[in-house]
Amino acid sequence: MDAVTAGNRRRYRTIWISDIHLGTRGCNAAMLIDFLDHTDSDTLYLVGDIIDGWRMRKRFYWPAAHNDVVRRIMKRVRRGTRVVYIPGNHDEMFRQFTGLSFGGIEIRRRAIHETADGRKLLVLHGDEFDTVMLTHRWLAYVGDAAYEALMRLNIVVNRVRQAFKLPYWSLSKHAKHKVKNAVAFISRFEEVVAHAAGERGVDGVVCGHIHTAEIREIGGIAYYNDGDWVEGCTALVEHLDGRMEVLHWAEAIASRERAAARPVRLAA
Ligand SMILES: [Mn+2]
Repeated sequence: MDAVTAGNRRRYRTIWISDIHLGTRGCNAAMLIDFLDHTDSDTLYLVGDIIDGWRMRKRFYWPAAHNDVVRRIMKRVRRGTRVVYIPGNHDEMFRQFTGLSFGGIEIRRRAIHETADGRKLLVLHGDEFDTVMLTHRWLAYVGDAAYEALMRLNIVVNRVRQAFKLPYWSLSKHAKHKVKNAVAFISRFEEVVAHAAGERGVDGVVCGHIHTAEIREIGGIAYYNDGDWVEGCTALVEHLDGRMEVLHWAEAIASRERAAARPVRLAA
């Protein structure tokens, strides 16, 4: 983690975050607020499923912390960060505003990002490949009650862990990697997306949607997934020289707290 730090903030050229699912209990708003308070970038891409309109239609849930997330993003716009919002399937109601901009936030269906080292990356949410995917099992699972129950259990587990001063741990992420079908689904999704990007003549692709952060090369195409703020709490960043990295924010918080707990040595 050698990003240039200005004040308390790590400075990046670009940050990509997605699958925040504001308006649901699963959203890890506190962790995201911490992330937004400790980072900065020239450009911020919101890669879809920022607000969960599906779930909100069923049951309205909007705690103060979710407002704080929105407020921090608006504050970034005022400070001069270029913010591009690419709605996903859970916030598809914003897709009708494609091409418009609200409060300085540009709404796009997809975008082409040029990295500092001159590579062209296609940026999209990723649900556009759902129809191509032959195995819908994992997505069906994402939408159903079992997943919601798992998310709730995740919250309880982490409250207990917090009480014992243990770092955040994603139960659902752990469960997902144990399920063989989910693993097969994820790698097939990654291949389908990379292939589609290759056909468009770009060097790589950045997406979200499947809640699995990754940096991988597939058939000569760079595949990047920024993960989510429900399970993994991850962001994708581009360093000032074009190098890409996935930040695991729970780990970043843990190492910061370890550093703060270390006794300060005074020069003799
Ligand atoms: Mn999605």
